[in-house]
Amino acid sequence: MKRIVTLQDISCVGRCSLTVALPVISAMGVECGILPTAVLSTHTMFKTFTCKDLSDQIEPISDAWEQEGIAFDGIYTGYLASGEQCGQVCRFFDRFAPGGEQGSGCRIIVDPAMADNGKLYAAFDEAFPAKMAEVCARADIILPNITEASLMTGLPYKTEYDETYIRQLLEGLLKLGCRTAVITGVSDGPGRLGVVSLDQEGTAFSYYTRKCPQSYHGTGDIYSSTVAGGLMRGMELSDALSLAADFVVRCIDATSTAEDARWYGAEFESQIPWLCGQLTERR
Ligand code: PXL
Repeated sequence: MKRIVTLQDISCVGRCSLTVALPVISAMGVECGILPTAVLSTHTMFKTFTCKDLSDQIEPISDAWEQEGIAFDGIYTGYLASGEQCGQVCRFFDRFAPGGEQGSGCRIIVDPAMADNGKLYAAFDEAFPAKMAEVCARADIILPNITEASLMTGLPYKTEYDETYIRQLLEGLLKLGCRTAVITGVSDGPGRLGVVSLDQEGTAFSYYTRKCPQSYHGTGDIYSSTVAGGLMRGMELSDALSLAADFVVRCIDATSTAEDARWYGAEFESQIPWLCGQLTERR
């Protein structure tokens, strides 16, 4: 069984980050280690929340793992607590995945979870995207949304755009140094939403589904976790990207029809059996 380690916060309530990554990746039949970067009462879209930064734990945990000879087939990072922590995560890559997939064979997957709808999340200042761009520079695959892509490339954020704009974002992201750039939440026409990707060799891919009228917090985390799980299982990137898109649509549909729907996160739990079924069907 492949083993991945995911570095992101644990928001105790709110269906995002580790409370999504761990169940989704485990359900996909991949061993999932965690390195919590912070503990929050909820994610930062709630009015009131607590946050305990765990930056001081990254190095001792890494030391202990190294002493125990623990190694990973993949590293997947999400929400990070501070610019300083971005530097620590880069050092973690140096220790456990030098050179990424092509060097050590350990694939680095980075979701630069820091912004959406044109705005940085509450906890970050304007200097943060440049720090996150350094994390992305080391990655094999990055998965920003349009807001995050624009913040890291310096291109303007647009809600109305054409293919050229998306291509410029992809090329700007590749210039950071990652091997493959994926942009999520891209529309190619009314009522359609999907993902596009481009790698350093010029291979492009896109996949669209219908656009759900509702949007829920944490769907980016469901998306990236599913891609990470799929890649660890040996799926082609294109298959992992499409499976994750279909899964997120199902989670959103399930949330919007639930009688006790919550505003703060998407109902992925009820869709896990479907996801597991797809793993044998799409092999
Ligand atoms: O879903 C991304 C995310 C993860 N973790 C925390 C967040 C957010 C988005 O707001 O606040 C703590």
